[in-house]
Amino acid sequence: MEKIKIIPCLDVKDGRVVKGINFVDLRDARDPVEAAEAYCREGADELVFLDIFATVENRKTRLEWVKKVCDVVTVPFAVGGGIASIADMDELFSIGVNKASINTAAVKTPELIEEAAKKFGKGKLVVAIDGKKNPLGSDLPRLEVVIKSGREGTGLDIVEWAKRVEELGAGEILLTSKDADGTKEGYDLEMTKAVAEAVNIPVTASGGAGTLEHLYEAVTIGKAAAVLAASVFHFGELSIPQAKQYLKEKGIPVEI
Ligand code: 0VR
Repeated sequence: MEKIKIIPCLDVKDGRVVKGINFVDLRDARDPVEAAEAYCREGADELVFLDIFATVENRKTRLEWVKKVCDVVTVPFAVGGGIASIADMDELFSIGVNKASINTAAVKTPELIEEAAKKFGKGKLVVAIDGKKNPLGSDLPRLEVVIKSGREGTGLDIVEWAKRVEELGAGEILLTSKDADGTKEGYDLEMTKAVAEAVNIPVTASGGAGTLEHLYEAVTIGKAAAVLAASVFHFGELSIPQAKQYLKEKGIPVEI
């Protein structure tokens, strides 16, 4: 098993790291630059910066905050939110961002995945998939892709979309459960496992982390290659060193 990566996520709105539940009721958490510095110091393997209202407000990722974080970050840094073109990605890479994460734009224009993978290499391209679970017996897929900060259903089956995304050239998938987001009740293991077993590219579990055991489950049951968390790290309930020590003691390879 490759070393499992621990990834804090900075969900940023108006220059502040915020955190809600199920993508709403956002509350202020911390300053993005201070948080980025702290997470890198504590041993984060990567950092994700998500400008969470970029697409909905139809504006480009808030570059000034990305630049400030870029200046302090010492690990691979992925940015998402409002990225909708090759030019948007070029802009981010030119200021030092390592990976661009596309979500809504990938669903709207799948050819962007192929174009970006060809131009930049799949190692610089993350496709973020936000999903929700529909009731059994519904006409909608059990695991449905949602876009625009989780506000719009697509009718797409998550597993089918993940396979398509891999075919088109994505280097990895960031899979977030909207239902689990911010609940601290655990990742959506059914969703994570279904996607991770359907593709050969790394899948990052995201949404719901609340305990050290949740991180372990995401890897052992969900087959995730990385675990992303926001709430528990931002509000100090868990630390990255704690997470790594716990996983190491449970026999999961991590970078200490
Ligand atoms: P925790 O459950 O707190 O660890 O959150 C992990 C993950 O769900 C969040 O970092 C982030 O992906 C939530 N995403 C979005 C959003 C939050 C608010 C609005 C929109 C989105 O579109 O992904």
